[in-house]
Amino acid sequence: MVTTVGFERGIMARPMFFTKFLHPANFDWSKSVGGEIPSSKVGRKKITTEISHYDQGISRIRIKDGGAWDPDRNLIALTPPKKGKGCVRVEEGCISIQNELGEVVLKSPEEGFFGAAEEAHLFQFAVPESAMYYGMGGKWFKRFELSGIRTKNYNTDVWSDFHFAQWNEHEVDPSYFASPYVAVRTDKGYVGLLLHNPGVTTIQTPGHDRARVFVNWQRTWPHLLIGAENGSPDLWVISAPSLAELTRRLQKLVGVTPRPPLWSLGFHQSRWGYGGENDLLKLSRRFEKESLPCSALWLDLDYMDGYRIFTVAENQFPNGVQTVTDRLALEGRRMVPIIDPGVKKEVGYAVFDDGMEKGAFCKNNLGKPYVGLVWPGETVFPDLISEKGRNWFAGYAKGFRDLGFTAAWVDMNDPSTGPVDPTGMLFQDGAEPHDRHRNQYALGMQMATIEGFLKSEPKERPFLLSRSGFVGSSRYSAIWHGDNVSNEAHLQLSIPIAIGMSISGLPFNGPDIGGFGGGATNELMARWVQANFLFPFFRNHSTDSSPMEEPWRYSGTAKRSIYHFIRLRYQLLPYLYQLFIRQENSGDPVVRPVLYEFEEASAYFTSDAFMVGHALLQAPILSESESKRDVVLPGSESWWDWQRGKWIAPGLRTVRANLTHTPIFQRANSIVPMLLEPPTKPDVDMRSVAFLAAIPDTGGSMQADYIADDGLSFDYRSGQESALSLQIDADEQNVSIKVAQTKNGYGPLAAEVWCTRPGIFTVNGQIAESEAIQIRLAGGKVTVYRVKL
Ligand code: NBV
Repeated sequence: MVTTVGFERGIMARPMFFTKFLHPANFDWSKSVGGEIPSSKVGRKKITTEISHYDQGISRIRIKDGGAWDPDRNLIALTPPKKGKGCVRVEEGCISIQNELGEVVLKSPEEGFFGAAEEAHLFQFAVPESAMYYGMGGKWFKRFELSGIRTKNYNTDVWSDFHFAQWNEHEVDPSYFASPYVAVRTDKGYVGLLLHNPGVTTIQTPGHDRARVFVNWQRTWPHLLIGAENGSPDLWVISAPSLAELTRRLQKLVGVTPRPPLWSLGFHQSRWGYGGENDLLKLSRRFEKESLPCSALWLDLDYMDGYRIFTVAENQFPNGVQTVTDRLALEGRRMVPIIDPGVKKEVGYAVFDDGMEKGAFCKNNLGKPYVGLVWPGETVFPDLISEKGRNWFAGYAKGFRDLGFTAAWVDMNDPSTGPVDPTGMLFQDGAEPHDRHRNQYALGMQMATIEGFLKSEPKERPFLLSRSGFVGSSRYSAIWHGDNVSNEAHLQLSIPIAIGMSISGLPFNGPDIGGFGGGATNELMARWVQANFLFPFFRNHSTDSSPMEEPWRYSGTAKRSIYHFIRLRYQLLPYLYQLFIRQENSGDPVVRPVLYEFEEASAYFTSDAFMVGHALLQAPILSESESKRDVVLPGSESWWDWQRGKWIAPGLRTVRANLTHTPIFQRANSIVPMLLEPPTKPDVDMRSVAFLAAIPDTGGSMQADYIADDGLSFDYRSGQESALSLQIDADEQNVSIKVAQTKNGYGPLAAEVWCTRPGIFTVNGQIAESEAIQIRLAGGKVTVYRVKL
């Protein structure tokens, strides 16, 4: 039986302010926990606390009150490791979170650890003054460290629900994605708190709320708060010694991103306005002519017949979808169409009629289909929260894949209902209130689409891009940052969003390159491409009313730079692909905060630089008119400058980069696999590879494992991949390279090593020739010493 709280059938959920927050003073607090499975009184509720413990410092706290909060509404279950020691302890009625040494990292304050007010609940933790806060998914707060924040998770179509003046330049919250997760850094280690609740959730961190500076008393609550306006209190707690270890544990818990198809890591060209065959074939020819690789061309709303989802306008595809798919495939490209959830309310439109007959749509409180106003006018919404609705949608997704569309872009799944109040949209045949599920509506859409795609083509790794999502979306979809704007503020915002998502369990993400709204100048587009060209997802997209923004629309040095960095991304696909493989195996994200790799004070607040994997640090120029900036090169070892091919000592440095250059640094003793040449076409063969080894002049040791497969099927899971392992040990003179192909399932691998310095080289004990060659990485040409293996 479904139990609802404070809500009876036939009564609309109470309207909520989505920019106002729960305040602890309005809550009753449980003063003591007492015992491993304790019970206590919170206000009028008799609650019990259930704590389960798992390996790897993970515990789960569930609060029950005999019915009201009981239903777990989550569409997916998390995947903890086996039962173990956990990290949560109850002592003297107090909850504490401990590190591996048994030291207390966080604990509940005297005022109580759990508070309730009707259906709302809050968990509360006392935090040291020096604590720092990270994560929270893709928040639009413009900074990596998030103290003094009040944030809500209520998936929001930012452009539709806030005024332009706000999202154009200022902080805006809530945004598209719900991630009720915060990582807390203290001197005793890290703690991650994840509230697994698809309802309306909030996180509030101690500090000064900068969004409300007009009143100077606006400090946030002195304790850390994580809670929800409704839904079940289900808090996962992870304790870990480092941000990296914390993130790995979180990623495994919520689900890793399966190895994506290689083409999805290439460059994507999109535009609201590309309609069908003509546009795409023309674009494809142009990319060919420009010798510019591009792996996917995207279709926005106009390919449909009058915005009716799962239809195709005949004039856009006079020769059928499959013909275009096949033509593009000849040039190594994919086509990715948009799918909105909204179904035009129109008798005679087969998808609508069928959904009505099958009862697949969300209802309103009158028991009729809920109606919103989106692109096609009056629109109904598939109930993607119910299994029935998802199965129905999956059937259409399968048909769509059968038609020849080999990937999909699921948009507007916040869900956006235009000017109509969404809270009237009910789920499960009208039995479940909107806000209890809103944040997992997009997740339901991702699940259904992937199911349909896999039914149609079980042998191919599917690719999906989604705007909204929730905990666990990582299992199904890449996520883009939503509708941004062509200005420096949004260019800068791309970094905290990307690294914030990365450490919140959403590794496959990226923004609209160049900005969705407005027009990017030469300089802005060049700087944007440089800043994001190694982001996990790399797509140029713009709105219909903005100037055209394909790479050839730019000129002079900006254009040269854009072309170079797109090609350089392709050259670095072997590295990016390894990072995705590692992500699937270990949970390490592709782009990472500097703090992920370097636990030092200089990295606590770094929002304008990031790591790509373990080896590369990027500190892009984020302004149209600048050509220099400051960056702290962390750690104790020198960094190899990809612009100039020189070593730079760690510490605060001012680095220069004119419009054709961008500051990138390679870590000492690291190896970056790349293609031998910058490709001009999208299809790349990962079996020939060069390993760029940053070998300090004084010597060092480094190791790499490299994997290649067909980049498309699941065959790698049954052994059809090749692997190579490389070990380099150097002193001041000698460089010993040991190489072995350790797996052969995808054929022989051809490799060379490009060393950053000369030496006397041996390969597997035999003296080897070396040759100085010049390559172009992040700027001018640099010299490396090539050793063939
Ligand atoms: O389908 C049109 C757009 C799309 O281009 C964009 O990327 C989405 O985020 N869509 C939103 C709907 C309208 C936006 C104003």
